[in-house]
Amino acid sequence: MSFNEQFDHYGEWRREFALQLKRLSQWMKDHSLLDAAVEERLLRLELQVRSDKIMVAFVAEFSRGKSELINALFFAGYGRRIMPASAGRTTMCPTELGYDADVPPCLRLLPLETRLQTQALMEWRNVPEKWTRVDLDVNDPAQLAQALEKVAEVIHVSQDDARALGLWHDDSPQDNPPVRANGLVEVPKWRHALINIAHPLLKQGLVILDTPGLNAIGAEPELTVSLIPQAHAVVFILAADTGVTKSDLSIWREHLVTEGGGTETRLVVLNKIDTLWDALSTPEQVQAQIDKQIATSAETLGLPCEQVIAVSAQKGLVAKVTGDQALLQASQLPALELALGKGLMGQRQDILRSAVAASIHALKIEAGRAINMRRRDLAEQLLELRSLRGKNISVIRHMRSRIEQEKAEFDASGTRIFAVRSIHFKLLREVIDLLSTPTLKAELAELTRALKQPGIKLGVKKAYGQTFVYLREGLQKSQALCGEIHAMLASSFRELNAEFGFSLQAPVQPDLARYARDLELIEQSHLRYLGVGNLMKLSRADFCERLMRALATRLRVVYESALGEVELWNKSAASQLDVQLRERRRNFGRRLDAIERIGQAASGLDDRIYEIDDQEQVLNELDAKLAALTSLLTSAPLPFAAHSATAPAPVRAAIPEAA
Ligand SMILES: Nc1nc2c(ncn2[C@@H]2O[C@H](COP(=O)(O)OP(=O)(O)OP(=O)(O)O)[C@@H](O)[C@H]2O)c(=O)[nH]1
Ligand SMILES: [Mg+2]
Repeated sequence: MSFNEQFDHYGEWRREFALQLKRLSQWMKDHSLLDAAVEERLLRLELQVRSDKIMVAFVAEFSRGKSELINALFFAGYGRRIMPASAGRTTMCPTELGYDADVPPCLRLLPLETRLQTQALMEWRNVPEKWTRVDLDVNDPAQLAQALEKVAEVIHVSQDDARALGLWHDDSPQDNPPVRANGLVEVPKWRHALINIAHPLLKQGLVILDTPGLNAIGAEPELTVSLIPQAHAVVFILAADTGVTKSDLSIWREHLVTEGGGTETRLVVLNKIDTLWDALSTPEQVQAQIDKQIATSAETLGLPCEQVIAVSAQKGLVAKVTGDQALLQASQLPALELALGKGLMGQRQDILRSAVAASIHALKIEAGRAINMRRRDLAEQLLELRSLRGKNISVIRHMRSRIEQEKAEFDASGTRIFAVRSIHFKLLREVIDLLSTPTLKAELAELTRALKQPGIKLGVKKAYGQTFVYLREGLQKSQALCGEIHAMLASSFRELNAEFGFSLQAPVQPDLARYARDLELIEQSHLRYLGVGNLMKLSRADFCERLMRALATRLRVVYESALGEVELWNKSAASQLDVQLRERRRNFGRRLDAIERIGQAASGLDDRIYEIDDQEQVLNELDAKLAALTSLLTSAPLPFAAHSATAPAPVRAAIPEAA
């Protein structure tokens, strides 16, 4: 199965899944089993399943064939080369390809000058007028390709300007861009490019990130700090003839190995195997050479051989465009597609699956509770009515006043509930404060100050470490407070249950450990900027400012989602109270109603008893249907069986004669 087909398959699975979630939520709504918190949870889940984005980043030294591989994997359908790929440096700015239905097909380019300002790339995304827009015609591949040439554009500026832009460093001349005879420096024209096209894969949530070679990766902290670490898969490309060169290795070490060593999401491609095809060697000899390069590269990078795949992007593209099956097999591109697809989709599916499982579990408990409560109310009514059999009017009247009294007592529970609510909100306020943006800003103040100090900043690493210690403490405190809220709710709910016949249960508090792990990842991904090797860079105010911005932006995302989870959890406790209060009130109403009718015509009693029996039957059916609908969601077959990230056996196709 090609990558495209696998992705289609995955998209279908997600759509079907989202549909089932919608059905479940509609059904629950129809039967009044949906409280506000459950509804929100289902909605979020459906949105997550529907809009799940998968980002694949292509990272390598220049001219290894990143753009060509993107063409071969995703865009051969256009019948030509779409992303510019040529000898020497070609792609000059990071280029993101994706699909956003709200924006017409276009290429948006952020001018390089924005580097003179301090906003992080993420913030520029929200300033559409700063981007230069070129409309794209997806039905005209030639126009498309021509427009995309823009990502290769360069401009020439003075050394001083290049320095101000953060692209010229006197201390590391080897990384500086080329200088022309007139002394001007060649720099990219654009800082970032966003391509929005309705390509079938992009429409289903695939996002592709093409990057320029080494120096450019380091020059944009956002790439290292946020885009690459957050990519779901990174394809790292080497040339088959050279294997891992010194500069390949430095990119790998600096940008692609995390301190925890996690490399499962990395796929290494040994590209340009066609350069090894040669008329004087047998196909077996050529394959032996390739295998040897795979083994050596895998060893150098510290990866299992299965994660290194040899291909020829160029021949793969040609083969797809011309429909040459033999050449396609020889390019070994299909093996890469299979490995990429399986690893990626399997991983996403696992993540979605566990999110769904957790939510469905919570939802079943909530709905089950509502059903049980109704069941208990029915039993209560039944008992009451049976006791009235054969009784006269005065007994019935007496019963009526008893229910009324009970109702009055119940209404008094309002003040108790109010008290519980106000304690709950007071504690909740504290957690919200801890996770709020102002708190985060305050925690970052010390580090910002350390980075703002002029000159060499030896103390920065320490301030950095300290900041993360505080951030972690803040999270721990939030977790402890959540524990306190849970304990408070649990004991108040117990009392309310005993006194007023509720069946409240405090929902399990969120586990913030996930966010602590996010903090750790963020800490690591910025660490490389603070090493001794970076002291010169750190002495520049613009670099520090950019670094701080990128850091703050990423942390904000973590804090916002932690806060969202805490809020949803509290909402679910609060709406439980609402629902049960409402149900209980309704129950009193129904009981009074029944007595009223029976009082007027004593014959109604048996009918009423039958009615309740029927209702009980309906409840049993509801219960069964709920179980069926939810188990459909948690046990549907998975098209991408878990943990199937291993690559298939390499394709040993005949290698055609060298041209
Ligand atoms: N022979 C051969 N050439 C290839 C192959 N893949 C790419 N190339 C060529 O290598 C050159 C560089 O390819 P690009 O795709 O531009 O490389 P890149 O990694 O995107 O380079 P930058 O954009 O400069 O960072 C182009 O001339 C490609 O045609 C391959 O499999 N075989
Ligand atoms: Mg390129």
